[in-house]
Amino acid sequence: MKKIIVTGALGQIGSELIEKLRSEYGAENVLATDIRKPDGATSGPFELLDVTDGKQMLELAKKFGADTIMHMAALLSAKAEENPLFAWNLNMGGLMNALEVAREMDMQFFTPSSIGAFGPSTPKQNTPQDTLQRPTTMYGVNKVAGELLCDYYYHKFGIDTRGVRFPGLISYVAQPGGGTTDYAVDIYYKAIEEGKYTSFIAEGTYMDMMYMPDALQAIVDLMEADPSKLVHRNAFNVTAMSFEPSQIAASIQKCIPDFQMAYEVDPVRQAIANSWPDNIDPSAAIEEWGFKANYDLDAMTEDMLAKLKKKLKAS
Ligand code: AKB
Repeated sequence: MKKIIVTGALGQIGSELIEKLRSEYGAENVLATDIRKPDGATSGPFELLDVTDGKQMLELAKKFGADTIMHMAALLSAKAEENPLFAWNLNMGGLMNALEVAREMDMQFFTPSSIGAFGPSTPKQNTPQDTLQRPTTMYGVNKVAGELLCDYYYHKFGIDTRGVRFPGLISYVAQPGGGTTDYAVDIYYKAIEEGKYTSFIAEGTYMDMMYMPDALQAIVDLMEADPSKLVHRNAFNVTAMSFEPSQIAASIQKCIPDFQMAYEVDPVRQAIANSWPDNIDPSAAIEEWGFKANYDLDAMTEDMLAKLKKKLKAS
C-alpha cells in the first residue's frame, strides 16, 4: 500500500479511514473520492467521483498512480430496503467498477462486507466464518454477491482482494445514516443532548458491534498481512462485542446515571436485525492475520461520551 485511492471517503468509515491512512502512509499518498464535496478544508487530495462511473474511476486511479483501491461507497441496510433497485445498482455497480479498476491496474483491493451477509437460516450464536448465507435483505444479497465477486477476482485474475465482515460500527466523527445498527450511535448523541433515548430496536435484540478505532486498525492489519497466511482473504468475521439495547443503556448509565431509555420499535429495521446473527466468531481473522479489538462496551462508552461531549460543545 503506497498510493491508495478510497471511494466513499466522506462516509462513516471513509472519513476516519482517510485520516488513519494519511497519518500512516503520508497525506499526499491517499486520494479521497466521494460523490459530494467535503464541507470544509481537506487534509489531502480529493476528487469528486460517482462510483457507478467506471471510466472516471479508472482515469482517477491512473492519474494518481494508485497501487491500492479501498472501495467503501455503499448504501446501508435500511436505506437499501427503501430502494432495492437503486441499492443493487449502486452497491453492485460500484463494486464491479472498483474490481475492474483493480484488475486493469493490478492493484491491491479492499472492500467491507457485513454481518448483513448472513440471514435467518444462519446459526445465530458464534456464527462460523464459513456457514449458510441466505440473507433476506437487498443489502445482504449485495454483500454475499460482493464476497463471491471478490473471491472470483482473486481466483480468476489473481487480484489481491481482501475484506472483512463488519458488525455495527460506532464512532463520534461521522454519523452512519441508513443502517440497522445506527441506534447504537444515535443513543450516545441523545444521551448527551437530552439525557434520554427512544430505541427503534427492541430490548433483547443482540447484534455485533465494534468501535471505529478497532475497525480502522483491522483494515490496515489485514491489508498489511502476509498473503501466504490468508486462507480466506475476503469477508473475515470481525467483532469486538455483542449487546442488546438495554445493555448499552446500562453502560451509558455508568457515566450518566439519570439516562433514560424507552422503546418505539421500527418494524423494518427490527426485521432486519432479527435476521442477523446474535454474535459471530472472529477466530479465522485472529488465526490468519492476528485480528484484535481493544475496546469492549464500557471502554467504548467512556471514550465515545468524552469525545462526543467535546465535539458537540465545539459545534
Ligand atoms: C447496517 O446496519 O446496515 C450496517 C452493517 C451492520 O452493515 N451498520
